[in-house]
Amino acid sequence: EDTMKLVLIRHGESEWNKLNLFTGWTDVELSETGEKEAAAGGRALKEAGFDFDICYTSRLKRAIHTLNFVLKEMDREWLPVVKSWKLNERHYGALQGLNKADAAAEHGDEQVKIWRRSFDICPPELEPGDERDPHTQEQYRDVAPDQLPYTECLKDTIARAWPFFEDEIRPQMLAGKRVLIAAHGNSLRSLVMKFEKMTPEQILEVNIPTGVPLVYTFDRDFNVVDKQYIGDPETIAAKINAVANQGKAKK
Ligand code: DG2
Repeated sequence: EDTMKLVLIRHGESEWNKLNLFTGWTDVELSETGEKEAAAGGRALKEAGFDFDICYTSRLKRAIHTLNFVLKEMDREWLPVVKSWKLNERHYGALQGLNKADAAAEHGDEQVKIWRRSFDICPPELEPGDERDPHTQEQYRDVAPDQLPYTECLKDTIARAWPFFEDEIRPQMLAGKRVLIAAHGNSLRSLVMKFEKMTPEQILEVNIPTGVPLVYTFDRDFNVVDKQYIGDPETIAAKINAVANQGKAKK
C-alpha cells in the first residue's frame, strides 16, 4: 500500500459540553446524547467498511467510553487499546468549571476566543494544591510531576501529543496497522495542525464536532492526501458551527 488511513474521533457530547463548561482535564461522563453520538460514529465506521488493529485514547472517561461504544458497534471490543495522558484534552487551567457563554459576557467574546483558540496564550493557571491540580490525582500518579500542567495553550498540548504520535502511533501505521484515535477537541486539533502543517492563524478557525469520525489519508511521507468526515455534510457543518459559537455571550 502506498497510502495509510488514520481515523480520529472526538468523544460524544459530555455532561459538561451540554452545560457549556470549560472542561479540560475534568473527568466528566458522556451525556446520553454523547453516548448515542459515539455509537452512531461506530456504526458509520462499520458501514463504511473500516476496521482497526489498535486504538489509542486519553485517560479521561468521556474519550474512553466513546471508544468503547465505537468498538461495541463494530464488534471489536477485543482490540488492544492504549490509554495515554498525552492524548488528554488541553488543560484549561483555572477556567475549568466556568461557563463559556458567561465568561464571554464577563470578559468579552474576543477574550474567550483567545482562551479557547489562541496558539500560545494560556488560560490562567490553577494554584498548586487546588483540588483540580493533576499532581494530586490518582489518575496521573505514574507521571513525572514536572510533566503535569497547571494550564496549557495549544502549543503546550502539541508539545506532549505530537511526540506521542510520532514515537508511538506513527510506527504502528508504518508497520501496516490500522489505527483509531478517540480523543478531545483540542488534543485532536493539535494533531490536525501538525498533519496539515497549519499556521497558528489557520488552526484558530478549526473546530472539531463531537462523535463524528474524521478520516485522514497519508502518503508514506505523511503528507495528507485526503481528509474526510464520515456522515451527512450538513449535519456536520451545523455541529462544527455550534462548537465555534460556544464561547459567545448570549444575546
Ligand atoms: C472541551 C473543548 O474539550 O472546549 O475542554 O471544554 O473536547 O474534551 O469536550 P472536550 C473543553 P473548546 O476548546 O472547544 O472550548
